[in-house]
Amino acid sequence: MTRRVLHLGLGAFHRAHQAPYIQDAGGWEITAVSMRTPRLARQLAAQGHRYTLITRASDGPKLAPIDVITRTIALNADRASVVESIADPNTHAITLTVTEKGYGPDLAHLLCDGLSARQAAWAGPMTLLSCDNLPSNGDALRRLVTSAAPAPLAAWMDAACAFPSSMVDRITPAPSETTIVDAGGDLCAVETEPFRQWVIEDRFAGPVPDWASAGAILVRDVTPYEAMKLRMLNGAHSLIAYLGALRDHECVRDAMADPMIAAEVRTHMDAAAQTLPPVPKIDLRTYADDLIDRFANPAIAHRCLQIAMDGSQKLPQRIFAPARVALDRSQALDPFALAIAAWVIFTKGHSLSGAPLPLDDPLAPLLRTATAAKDAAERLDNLGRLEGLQDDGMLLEPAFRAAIMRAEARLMTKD
Ligand code: CS2
Repeated sequence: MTRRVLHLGLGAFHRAHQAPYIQDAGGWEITAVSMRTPRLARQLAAQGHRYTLITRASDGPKLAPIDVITRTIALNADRASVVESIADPNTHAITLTVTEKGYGPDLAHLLCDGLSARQAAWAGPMTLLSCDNLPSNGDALRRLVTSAAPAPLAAWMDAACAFPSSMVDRITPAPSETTIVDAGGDLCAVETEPFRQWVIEDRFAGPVPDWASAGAILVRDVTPYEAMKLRMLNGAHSLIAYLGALRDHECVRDAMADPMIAAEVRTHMDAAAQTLPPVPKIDLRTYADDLIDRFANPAIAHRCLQIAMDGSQKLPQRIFAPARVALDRSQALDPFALAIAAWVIFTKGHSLSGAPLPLDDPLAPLLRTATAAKDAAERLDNLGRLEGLQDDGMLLEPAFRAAIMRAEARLMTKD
């Protein structure tokens, strides 16, 4: 019997990252679950579970077939099959890309039901590997699942399950018409950049794919790598997304061609780097240079609005956390304040030239009300009182507030 990974979250990122890694590792198959709409699960099944991965670089696109996903399930239509699949003795690992806002009660109950069935079936240990852009994502998942489990199940999880943290990286724009056309009409095709990275904590329960043979890095502690990626890559991404949207740029590459934004991004990355613990074997200057090149990749059309969504869920770990470190160490605060200022203006719904901007965020109505206030200080007070925005008290810090207000004023007057 083939060994299986069950993957939760059949989005473009999974198809461009974990699926190719597992295919390259060999010897395993994936059952992939679409968590929201059944469309993708059905479409992939209808085309025999094969899809095209397009890698875009300046020397032109490269197409590769991916056929490691051999079964799909739509959660909404068939939850029972997901539970059964978790209890299947041939399933040894669950990987997840459910986005920041996915770590809630629905996920906890799904995993508890599945793991409870697995325990009852004596189906063996299980590795649950989070691949979302959250700090200590494995611990976050473990806390979520064990706290929703009755005591005997929680005790079994402690003994039989591993929740390693992992840092994942590959810039993957939402597929577009061009993606489908370039893939010869493949409706499940995805496009991505050549770079890929996966740093995984070496702490598994039972067999897992030989990820290292596919180029993943196994480490004892993933925390420094996670902080580096969240603060330098994702933090800069959010800054680019909000500044870019405000200045009417469609894609990250367009924003990077705007000298004002390019300069702010470099300054931000240097400030973010200064908040990090030492990252083993990584030169942060080279890492920053490489990020700038990746963001500027002319072949990748990564829309600012894609990255701008769910700001309330992303900014805590990307911007507020490093800002707290910077404040405590009296290091540069302005680059973090600029990102928050750009986000605050963004939530009001118009670019600097007056073009409408959508606010796609689970807290959207609350954010809109909070930032509708006329007075800059009142806007920050309102945001600071929002339940669900984990700003770590930074919105109450006088130095940070002053820096945000200065940045807001500067953005509003700049052409
Ligand atoms: C982006 C990430 O959409 C976003 O918020 O910052 O998806 C980013 O592209 C990936 O983390 C890159 O690995």
